[in-house]
Amino acid sequence: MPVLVFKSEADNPGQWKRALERRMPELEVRVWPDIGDPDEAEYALLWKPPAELLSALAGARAIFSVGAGIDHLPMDRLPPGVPVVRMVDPTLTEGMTEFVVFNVLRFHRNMHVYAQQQREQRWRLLDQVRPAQRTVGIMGMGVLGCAAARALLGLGFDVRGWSRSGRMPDGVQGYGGDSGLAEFLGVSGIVICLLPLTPATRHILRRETFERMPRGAFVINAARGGHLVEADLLAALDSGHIGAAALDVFETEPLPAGHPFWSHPKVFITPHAASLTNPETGAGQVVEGIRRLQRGEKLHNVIDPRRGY
Ligand code: NDP
Ligand code: OXD
Repeated sequence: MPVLVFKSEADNPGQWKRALERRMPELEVRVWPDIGDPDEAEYALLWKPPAELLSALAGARAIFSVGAGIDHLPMDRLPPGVPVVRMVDPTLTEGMTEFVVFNVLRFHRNMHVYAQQQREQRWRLLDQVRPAQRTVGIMGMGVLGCAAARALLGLGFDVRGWSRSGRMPDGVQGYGGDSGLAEFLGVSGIVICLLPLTPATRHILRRETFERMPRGAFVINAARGGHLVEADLLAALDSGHIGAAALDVFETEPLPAGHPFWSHPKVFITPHAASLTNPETGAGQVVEGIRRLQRGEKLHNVIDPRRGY
């Protein structure tokens, strides 16, 4: 009977165990720390595992990540030769698309200003800009960035994308690599971060980045707190160069009590809730991966530890 070790403090282990075993009755799911002999683990499904668990997985056939991001796995501690599969799941993608569209519309339609006006009992009409006149720039055009781009294109926005390769879906004007970043930022009135967190992208949302955006631009960070230099964003908001920000992720989570973001009138906070991995559909992706391995087929969504995503 193949054994899968599950470890995530952010998820309900019972729900995942049931969902996995229902799809694959011959799979035995053991929940950390009650995993018995770690040498028996052929598979692991992890979110923020302790180092001792990772080093015990040297003989595993695959490590699956509960999330799309794999920055919770220390790259230098991964057991050599064991493939790491990140979560790519239509439900996760759907949730992120909703989050992005919601926040783009919030800023595009001035809902953040109307909410403030309501608190002041103030009746004042603001200009209505057409979506075609609003340039939305997405940093990171992978699974989530491309899905968000398609939804925004469908609403009529002028969508631009920035990635390492510069490869884009139809209808999206692309910018590639470091050389394309300044031009991309210069035209983007709303910037959405959907990058993986790697040494190359850490602190990419910083003073120089904000300065390159048009005055009054909006920032949406749905990727990782490590992408953002929080003090630089606060300074850019206070100077008025950045109009407002929607932040889902933070350098320290939960966001500490008393942090200036909590009460900042131009900051909209969600508690790392942009999109949650659904145990039902997520378990389906993991079981599909296990079955591929068992059939001797190539695994999908395997990360490259040297690239970090
Ligand atoms: P993908 O791996 O599919 O896409 C990553 C994209 O980022 C690619 O387009 C890649 O470029 C680009 N990229 C990577 N490094 C660089 C770089 N140095 N410079 C420019 N572009 C770069 O990831 P997903 O779309 O699935 O997920 C993105 C991130 O979203 C996750 O890593 C995770 O951190 C975050 N996330 C957050 C959630 C939340 O609830 N807040 C939920 C789910 C995910 P190229 O195409 O050229 O390879
Ligand atoms: C993810 C996340 O990476 O939820 O999937 O942050």
